Amino acid sequence: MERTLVMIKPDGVERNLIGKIIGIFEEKGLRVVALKKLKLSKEQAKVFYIVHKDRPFYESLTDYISSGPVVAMVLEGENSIKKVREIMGATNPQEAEEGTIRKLFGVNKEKNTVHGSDSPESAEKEIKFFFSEHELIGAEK
Ligand code: 3AN
Repeated sequence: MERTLVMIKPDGVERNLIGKIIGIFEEKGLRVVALKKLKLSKEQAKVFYIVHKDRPFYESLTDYISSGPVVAMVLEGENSIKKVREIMGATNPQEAEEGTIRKLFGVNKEKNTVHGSDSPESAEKEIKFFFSEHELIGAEK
């Protein structure tokens, strides 16, 4: 079993898509291990996206992510990191495959509705960013 961090971005929360998006992941066999809604400060957003600090979109991305509430969750399943990224679709919604979350709901490259960890190392870091150990309740507990 592998765990990954998913975040519903402000554009998804704002359009009342929380339930639909979680439903898509659950239908694909992923299990919610932890879940919370919160609003990140600009400083927190900068820490979360620190790997992109040298990219031209860093300022705009961190402004956007701190502009409204997000929903963070830990999902568990076999190969969950890869699976979640397939279910989300390409970064650019216009290039995302039919049926993916970003194709269905994404607005543009920045407002692309969901984030999912891209590697086991990122997943570990990002899960710790949002959750403490006692908030992670897997199927076995
Ligand atoms: P992904 O989220 O698909 O792994 P990354 O890691 O390349 O994509 O980018 C992280 C986030 O940065 C994206 N989810 C998106 O919101 C934003 N982003 C990526 N490329 C651009 C861009 N060209 N312009 C604006 N925002 C971008």
